[in-house]
Amino acid sequence: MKHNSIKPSEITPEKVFFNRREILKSAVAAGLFPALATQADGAVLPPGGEFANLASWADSLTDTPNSFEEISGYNNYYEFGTRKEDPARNAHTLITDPWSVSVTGEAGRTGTYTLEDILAPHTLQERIYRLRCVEAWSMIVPWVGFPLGDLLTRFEPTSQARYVQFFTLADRDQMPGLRSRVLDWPYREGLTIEEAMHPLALLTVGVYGKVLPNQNGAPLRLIVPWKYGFKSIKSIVRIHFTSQQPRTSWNMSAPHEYGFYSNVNPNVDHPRWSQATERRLGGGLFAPRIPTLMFNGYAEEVAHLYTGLDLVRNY
Ligand SMILES: Nc1nc2c(c(=O)[nH]1)N[C@H]1C(S)=C(S)[C@@H](COP(=O)(O)O)O[C@H]1N2
Ligand SMILES: [Mo]
Repeated sequence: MKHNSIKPSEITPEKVFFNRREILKSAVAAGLFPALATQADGAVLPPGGEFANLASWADSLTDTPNSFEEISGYNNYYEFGTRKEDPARNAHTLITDPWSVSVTGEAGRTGTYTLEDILAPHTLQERIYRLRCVEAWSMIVPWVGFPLGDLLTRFEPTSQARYVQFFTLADRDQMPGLRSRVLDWPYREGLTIEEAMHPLALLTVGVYGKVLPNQNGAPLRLIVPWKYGFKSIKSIVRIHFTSQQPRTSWNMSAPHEYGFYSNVNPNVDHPRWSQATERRLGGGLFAPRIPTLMFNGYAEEVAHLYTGLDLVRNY
């Protein structure tokens, strides 16, 4: 079939954009989406891209954050390629508006919600967190977001909801990396319900006071600062409450290397490299390695979640 010289990748984005926007608009108008928010006095994604009046968070790190260029130029987002510079180059094809999130499983208020509805009642904060990638580099990032637990509670999880699973969008028209089988798409992640309800777990919509760049997981991504970076799933389209420990992408791909918990732990090495130290991004290749901290420095806040759990077996 060679009679069409226009590559699908050149024509689909506008079409998909049009269709998704129209479908979502008419579905909202027809009342097909359950309304979740009672009042819309809180968070919105600002059309100009800059958040106004962000609350600062008392427990933010005092370390100097990495630059915006470092944070948005050196990424892992395999849906847009496996090299660190691929997402910044390729993620412009991701359509983040309109956006909706489906909620399924063990909850009283399942359904599909618009991003606006998801955000409306929440107050956004700037929180400066340390992010530690399993590949042993780290950076300091001023995220903009709100506690994940505040959202999950609104869905009224049942007593069977012992875990929460998250899924990233998987659309071949928008995500060139899906042509590779490097992972089994969609990208998915999971937490225990106690982890998900922990006030440090942040649903994130921005960085440096601006709306998230696509390569950082726009429009809505998770940040779990005491776990390796791959738990912080990007561009979330589905939240699933379940009684069973959910499957997670890196565990499915290499179970001996990546467990369900994936807590940052300098005492438990990756089978192919040490996790005892890390290199801070931006310091140059010859920057001294610095010690990795238990739970990425958040032990005081989160260690109690793992009392009695063997952290060597439950890596
Ligand atoms: N959907 C999706 N989410 C993802 C990834 C990915 O490839 N796909 N990579 C993970 C990894 S390995 C890391 S270290 C962080 C990187 O986040 P950043 O690019 O915002 O620094 O995103 C995580 N979330
Ligand atoms: Mo990572």
